[in-house]
Amino acid sequence: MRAGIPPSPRYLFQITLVLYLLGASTVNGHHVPGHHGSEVAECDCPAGLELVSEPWVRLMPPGMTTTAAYLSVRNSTDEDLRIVAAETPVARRTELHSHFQDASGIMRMREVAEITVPSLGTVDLEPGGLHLMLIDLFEPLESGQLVPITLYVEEHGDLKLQAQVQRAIPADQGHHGHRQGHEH
Ligand SMILES: [Cu+2]
Repeated sequence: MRAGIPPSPRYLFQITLVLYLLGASTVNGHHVPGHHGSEVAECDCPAGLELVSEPWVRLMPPGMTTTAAYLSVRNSTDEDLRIVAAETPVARRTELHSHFQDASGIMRMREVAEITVPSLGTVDLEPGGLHLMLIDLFEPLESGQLVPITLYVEEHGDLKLQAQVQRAIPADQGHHGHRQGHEH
């Protein structure tokens, strides 16, 4: 925790640009209707939790040292589970973030203490919404690279997954491609 240090102008500039880029969801291929089955992405997941889409990390323009990771987690237990932290070896810090619209209608993002995966439900981390913020990348990411990410779940096991670096949402999983099972 280094709460006392004021952010540098360069950092603020980056945050603004990142926000702009992350707010644009740039869906480049809508999912094929009927295609969304019960596919589950590979994950070293604890019992009761699984990934229901391919996790990915947004490829940012050269020079950017902050980016975001997206994924969807399904909880088949009868209790809500809380993701309370995340970590990746490619960045100095990983934060749980959400987007919100401020009073003047501008999209902003902020850190949240936890992300709840509802019992018998799914939480989607996706552009414009909840996401993992990867801050201070040690090295530039490359398209196609697999980024290991660990999600820490309170009083439950950790999820260990690999997220692929790409420019936009994977073509085979449009915005609502993994929403089934959302209903109560
Ligand atoms: Cu963020």
